Amino acid sequence: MGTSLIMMRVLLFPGLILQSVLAGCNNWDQFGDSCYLFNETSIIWMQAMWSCYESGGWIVQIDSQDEDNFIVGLMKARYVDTVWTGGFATAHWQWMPSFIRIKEYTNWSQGQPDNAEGKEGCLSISKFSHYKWNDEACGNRHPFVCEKSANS
Ligand SMILES: [Ca+2]
Ligand SMILES: [Ca+2]
Repeated sequence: MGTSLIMMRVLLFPGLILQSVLAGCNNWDQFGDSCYLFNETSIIWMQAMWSCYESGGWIVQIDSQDEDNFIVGLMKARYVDTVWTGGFATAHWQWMPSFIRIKEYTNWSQGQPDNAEGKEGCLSISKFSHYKWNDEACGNRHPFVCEKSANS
């Protein structure tokens, strides 16, 4: 009876089943309502943002301490010292490409952002800033993390 019930569902709701297979993170890592892709290729910030877009997501936007800790966990698991996030400075700090202003949750390392030599406008997380946030030159090359919704 169990098998026939499943068969009936397959026949009646193929679209529903297909949707449930397609939703979720597949080969991305899931945390909360998001999926994350850790890309260990070291590239400049702008290329990282485009790469995430081409992967069907966006460069990671960190909204909470829990999400921050999750990203740091991914870094440590892969022995990666520094990653790019989606933080970008114009007149103020914002997450790209959403343009959401960075103010609700922040985790700057002590003394950061310092815009050293007037050249730093992209947000990295680094072992060298105690796994907290640092602004650094966008032309530096680092691995990066992409994010997308787990429900789309
Ligand atoms: Ca996020
Ligand atoms: Ca800095």
